[in-house]
Amino acid sequence: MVSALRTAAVEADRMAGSQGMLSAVTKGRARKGTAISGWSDVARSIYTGTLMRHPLLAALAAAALSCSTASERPNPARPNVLFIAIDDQNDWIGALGGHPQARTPHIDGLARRGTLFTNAHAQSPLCNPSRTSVMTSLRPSTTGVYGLSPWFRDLEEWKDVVSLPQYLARHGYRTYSTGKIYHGGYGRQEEDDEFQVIGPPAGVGSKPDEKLVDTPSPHPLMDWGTFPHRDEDKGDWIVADWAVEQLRALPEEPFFLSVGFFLPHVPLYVTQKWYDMYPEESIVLPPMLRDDRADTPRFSWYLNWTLPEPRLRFLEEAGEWKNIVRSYLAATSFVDSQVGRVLDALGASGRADDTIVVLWSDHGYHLGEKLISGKNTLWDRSTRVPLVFAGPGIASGAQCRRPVELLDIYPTLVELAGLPARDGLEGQSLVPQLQDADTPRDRPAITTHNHDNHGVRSEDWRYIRYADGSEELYDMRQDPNEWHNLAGDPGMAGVLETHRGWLPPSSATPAPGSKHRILTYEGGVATWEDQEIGPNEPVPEL
Ligand SMILES: [Ca+2]
Ligand SMILES: [Ca+2]
Repeated sequence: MVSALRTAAVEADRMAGSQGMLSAVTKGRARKGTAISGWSDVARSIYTGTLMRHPLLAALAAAALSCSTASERPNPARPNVLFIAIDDQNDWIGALGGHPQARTPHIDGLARRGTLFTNAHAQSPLCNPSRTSVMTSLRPSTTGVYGLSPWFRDLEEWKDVVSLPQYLARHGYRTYSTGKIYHGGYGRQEEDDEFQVIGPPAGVGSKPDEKLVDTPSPHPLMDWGTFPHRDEDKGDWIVADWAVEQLRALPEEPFFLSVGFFLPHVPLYVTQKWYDMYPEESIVLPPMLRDDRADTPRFSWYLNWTLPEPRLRFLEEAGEWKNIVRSYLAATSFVDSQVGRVLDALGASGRADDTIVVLWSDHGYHLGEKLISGKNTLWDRSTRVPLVFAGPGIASGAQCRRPVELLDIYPTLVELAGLPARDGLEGQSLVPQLQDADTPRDRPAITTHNHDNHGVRSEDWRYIRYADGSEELYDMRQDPNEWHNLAGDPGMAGVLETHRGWLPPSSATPAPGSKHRILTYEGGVATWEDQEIGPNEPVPEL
């Protein structure tokens, strides 16, 4: 009977359109790039309207859902996966200690329930290349995807690569996606065939009538602060809403539910409630060394030569430094609350015991450190990210300090799901560390930004080599802020040699169609966004 009820519930869910009408609605919207405000109302009316037209199904579904507790459900052959991505979230997470004031009780709770990686790094400090790497377990230096374009499916060499959700789908998983998993609208079209069920896209939601901050770049996203609006009208709320709805009507087969939150990506708009959690007078600014860039190579500036993200000088002169820090912290706490809503729904679904939760961010973010704001650097501030696994087979309350990479997520989930190992993945399974956090690893974490610029993060050191051969080296035990570049110290020759040995053996040139934040270096000439950088050209100030 339970099985029949469950079938009825699943059927009701399907008739309600979680595969058909619902995804068609959202895909249509995503294609047109229209605003998504009010999306959840549309979804809800489709859902409830369908159920009301089928009272028997509605009753059966309700009965099935009300008795579907963990103890009554047979253990599925494979664990489910709840895959939570956060955008531009650095290590300002309570459990990671990146900022002393960060309040993230839900992510901290997840970390207590599972294993927190305290030395996890993105493979690129930029959305599209980082996410491409996570979902394919291939390095940017392998694919040549370095900028916000291209979409890797448009590349002859990579168009048929089997992504993580595709691999899970081939093994019987039902795959869902909402919000920002791939960059922009990538992977959200029906013909992309990345996910089976697609929910609302990432979005800012409510916006003020005018920008709140007059930044040097008029870019509309480059903004932060509070204005009168409701949490319920924010894009991330709508994304969480949809995820919660899916968790209330789960399929019979194991699921892969990917939920991508947009904040704390700019614009850092928050409602008063979250803004008030961090009073301006109490804000602790990030640690700063005024002449920090005196010992970083000139080439380090080329990685973010001119961008909409303002330099520290603007933030200070405009009196906006504390405000952007405050807004970032507030946006982080808001996103944490949305993570909490989804985790609560997982708990209420009765499936938490057979669901692996993995939470990650695509890269970090500077808020004044090294005299800049934004990403696109090879220091910890840009590369270090939260990474948490929790669920069956994973040690709880554990912290792993080994250097690990986001592209390890794919082979880790394959192993945890008990699926055949895949050839051709560049990541390494983290299952040994998820069982015993002290298990050593035999390699560091590598981050690449544009062609031939690499950061290597071992347990104790940060090494960077730029395309022109210039280098940086930091002792992360003594100098966690990466202030004192030791690359020129003769005593460091051995450490340098070891770290040079970890650089990728070959480095793909930018893939066809590469654009947006592309830097090249050929014949001694650096070119940023198709403009040559003069060897003596002053570093752009703002
Ligand atoms: Ca990002
Ligand atoms: Ca320095």
